[in-house]
Amino acid sequence: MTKLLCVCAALLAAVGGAWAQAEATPYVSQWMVVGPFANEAAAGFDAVYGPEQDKDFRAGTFYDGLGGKVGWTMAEAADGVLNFVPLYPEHHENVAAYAYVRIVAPKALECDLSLGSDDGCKAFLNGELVHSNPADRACAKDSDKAKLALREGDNDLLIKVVQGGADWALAARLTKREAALDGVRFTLGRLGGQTTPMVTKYMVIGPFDNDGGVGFDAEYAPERRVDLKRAADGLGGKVKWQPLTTGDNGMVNFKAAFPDRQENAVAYLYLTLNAPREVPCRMLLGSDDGVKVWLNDTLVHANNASRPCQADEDKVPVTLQAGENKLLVKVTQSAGGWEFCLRFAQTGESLDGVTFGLPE
Ligand SMILES: [Ca+2]
Ligand SMILES: [Ca+2]
Repeated sequence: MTKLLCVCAALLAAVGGAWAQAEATPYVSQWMVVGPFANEAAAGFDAVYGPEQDKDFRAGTFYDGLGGKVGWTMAEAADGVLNFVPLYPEHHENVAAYAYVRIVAPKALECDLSLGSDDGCKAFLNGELVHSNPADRACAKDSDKAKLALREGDNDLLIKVVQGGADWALAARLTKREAALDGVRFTLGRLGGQTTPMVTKYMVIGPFDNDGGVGFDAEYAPERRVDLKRAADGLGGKVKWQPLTTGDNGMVNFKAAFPDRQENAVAYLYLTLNAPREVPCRMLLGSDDGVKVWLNDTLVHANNASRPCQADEDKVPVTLQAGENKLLVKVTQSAGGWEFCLRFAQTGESLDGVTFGLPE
């Protein structure tokens, strides 16, 4: 009988997924962070800085920090550990910073916030202090546990991490109390959730040669200088820049653009972006196959991949300059599909007012 029950449970787990009974979430891998704030004589632990008074955590919010106004930026936690030191190279001793993540819960439930910090930390859930540990220590994952009562839907988790000297880090995840954590997920909320629509209008030129994969490194004419009026030497003769409009999904289909050359080829895309001010953000792209991207004549991304095109697969930090920005993309093709798609995601600063266009 016991054996039969086990088989049934295993079947349910395999079929339903909802029966998985997750014991813990992954470690938070993306945070919004803001700092530095002062922590001279360890006064930062009890000082109430702007983020602790914030009620809605919106992009474009700035606070009084050490040496002036400070704003939110996105930071990745490699292997689950958020390292503050490289974020604030000028101020990484006797300082404090805040990390934010939104917890989205499928229903109200209680769990534990399981965290490690270097040095001390305070945690706030939906504005309420839920944990306080003024430790002077190295960051060990899961060294502290604090009970969280999550409400259904959005929950704002804010963690202050104070720093004396040397390392400065945070690692956090949720672990189970009574209810399993299935369906609980992390987002960047209003601080990092904004993305532009997919780009749907480009100029395109091609095809160029990619026999034997030579095209990824070959410097064809558009890489030397973009001149939309000038023809270039392509495969089978002169090729010209032409407008290209995608469907609503933003997927560039090069095979439709170049019906005479479906394999072993290279094409370039060009567009302009206008930004109302300097905007740090992330470029999200998918490509089939390899891709190189130049922003304002500087190579910002190169991935000699052989893959199908998946939206947002490559995530590249870039900074748009105020005014016009020029974006040149090279996409290589060996065989099979030949596609590309592109959009941009916020990393703190709002993307309001960022527009795509084509040069006059
Ligand atoms: Ca430290
Ligand atoms: Ca391909």
